[in-house]
This record gives sequence, C-alpha cells and structure tokens, in this order.
Amino acid sequence: MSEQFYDIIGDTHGCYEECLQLIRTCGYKNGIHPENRTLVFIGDITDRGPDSLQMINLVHWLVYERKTALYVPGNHCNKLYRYFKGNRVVINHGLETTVAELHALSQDENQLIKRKFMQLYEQSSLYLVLDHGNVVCSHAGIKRQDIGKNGRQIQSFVLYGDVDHQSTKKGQPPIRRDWALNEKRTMPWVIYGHTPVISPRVVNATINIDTGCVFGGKLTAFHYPELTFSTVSSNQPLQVDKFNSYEHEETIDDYK
Ligand SMILES: [Mn+2]
Repeated sequence: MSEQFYDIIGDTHGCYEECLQLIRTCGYKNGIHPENRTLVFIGDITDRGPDSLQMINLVHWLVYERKTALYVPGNHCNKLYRYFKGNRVVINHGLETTVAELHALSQDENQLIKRKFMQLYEQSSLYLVLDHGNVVCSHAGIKRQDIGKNGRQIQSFVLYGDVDHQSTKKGQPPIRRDWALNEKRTMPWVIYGHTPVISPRVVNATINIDTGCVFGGKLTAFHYPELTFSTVSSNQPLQVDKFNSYEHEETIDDYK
C-alpha cells in the first residue's frame, strides 16, 4: 500500500502571486514535486482578487498538463460556470472582478479561458476521497455520514456550507451553521475552506484552511500525511471584519 502525499491549498480567489509563492514553498518546480507530491485546490480559485484568469490557467495547467494537481469546485466556481454557460447570474460578490478581466481579453483569449474553466469544472468531483479514504477534501466541508453520497443536498452543502435557510433574513448574508463542531472526532480528516479564519481552524479532525488571502490574511497549504501547514502572507489589504472566530479551538498538535 503506497502512501500518498498531498499539499492541499485553501481558497485563492485570484491571489495568483501568493499561490505561486506557496507552491514554490511546497517544493514544486515547474509544477512538479521531486517527491511526487500532489497539489489539491479546494475551490474558489476566482473572484474578488486581482488575477482570477491566471488562477484558471495555472490550475488547468497543473491538472491537465503537469497532472500534479487535483481540484474540487467551490460556490464561486459554480457561479462562474453558470455564467460561462450563459445562464442568467447576478454579477456580484466578486464575480464582477473576473468578468472585468474577461472583458479585457480578445474573443479568442476569452474562448480559451472559458474552455479551460469549463473542462476543469465539468470533470471535477464534488469532493475528493484520498489516501484510501483517510482524507476528504471539499470546498465548504462535508459531514462524515454524507461521504459517498451525491444528492442535491450534499451538493449544496459541499458548495455553500451548512446554510440555515430558516434563520437567514431576506437580503442578508446566509447564516452558516458550525457543522464541524458537531462532528465526532474520528477519521477521515475533512479538509475544507469557504469561511475565512485568521489561522487554520482544527476541530474534530476537520480543518478549515481558508485563511482569507484575498482579505489580507494568508494563503495556507496543509501537508498530508505530515499534518503540518505552510503559509504565505497576502499582498492584499487586511479586512478584519471578513474573518470568523470560534471558541473550542484545538490545534493540529493535538493529533500528533
Ligand atoms: Mn466559498
């Protein structure tokens, strides 16, 4: 049984420079790791940040040309996909920056990016079960009881999180439940992002690695099976109000 090695990268949201730096920090040269490690992007690679299209190029290149990366979609990816398909979507919540980048391109360049992104999205799994089932990667997380399932509700949870529709008021941002707090501390590891936190949040063998790079935090990679993190600091201005904090914090050292 060969052990598999992963570097799982949190929400990049168009922070291409920081992403390149993080990949280099992880030891990749020209998209390849000398010890055959694999990158995993956990979604929301576009919107809000400065270089969403470069992120699409990079992830597509790593996944399809270098074949050294895996990708799962996030809610922003889902919306961009619907935009590319020609569905009627509201261009807000960061999509406007990606659309502005697209408008600055020639028609041919536009088509190429669209083709790459649609391939990435259409061929992606909703979530990834890795290392013989010991690690699951999902954009907004997944309850362990739902691993292996694929219905509409699971799709919504994986992309948008555990949204409390009843408590969410009209016109207000969706209220998200703290699903990870109610999980049992058992395997597999669940690695996810979606909700910005200042430092990786470890609870019940789940880890949120969205450290809000686009909001001036940092970009985080979780190394498996080493159970360590690498980070690069953001080039963006810090927006403190975008970050969530939690009680009952654990640390990764509690698992070693
Ligand atoms: Mn998200």
